[in-house]
Amino acid sequence: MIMRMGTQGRLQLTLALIKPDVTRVPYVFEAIKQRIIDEQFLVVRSKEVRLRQKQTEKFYEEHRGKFFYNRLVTFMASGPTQALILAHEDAIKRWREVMGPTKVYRTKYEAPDTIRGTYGLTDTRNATHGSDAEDTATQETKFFFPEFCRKTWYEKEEPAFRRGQVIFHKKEFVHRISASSQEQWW
Ligand code: IDP
Ligand code: MG
Repeated sequence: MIMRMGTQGRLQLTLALIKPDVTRVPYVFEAIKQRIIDEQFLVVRSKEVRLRQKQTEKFYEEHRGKFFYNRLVTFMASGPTQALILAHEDAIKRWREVMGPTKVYRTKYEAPDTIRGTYGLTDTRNATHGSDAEDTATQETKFFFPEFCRKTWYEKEEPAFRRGQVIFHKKEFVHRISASSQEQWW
């Protein structure tokens, strides 16, 4: 259990996925989770999902018809995916920077220290996903976490998360508001 420093601005949320190429290799999976924590992201929700092909087709609908679409949706249905809601002051842009560019073969040379540069296997099996804008972050969060209410989270949890009044639960890979900070509000 580790406390984290607070931040100044309002936290932004993004949807991150750790893809099936990673979840099947435990030491890579652990290294990427550690990187998320080292980069000061807060993990608001975390869940393992096993997507069926129909769901992956829907999630990647914008790419239907592209040459890599079939292999992408088959790959995403090939094993477990870890879905995460990450919080950070600039979560959407920051997570995409930490992941690195999409195309692994180029990224290995141009941004070797990024997650994709370090752990990506091919342009398809590129380790992680991150939403690319506010609207897609909202949509994609709903897709993976239909039970998550953004509005309630901002009202009830964001202030404590922003102040760093959270505890990291390593096994569940999630941050939760610490009991001692909740007591102050009674
Ligand atoms: P992004 O994941 O960086 O947002 P997108 O262009 O939205 O990239 O593509 C979605 C996913 O499709 C990528 O993460 C990757 O898995 C796969 N993909 C994209 N471009 C290629 C390609 O040129 N060859 C093979 N797979 C690709
Ligand atoms: Mg994309």
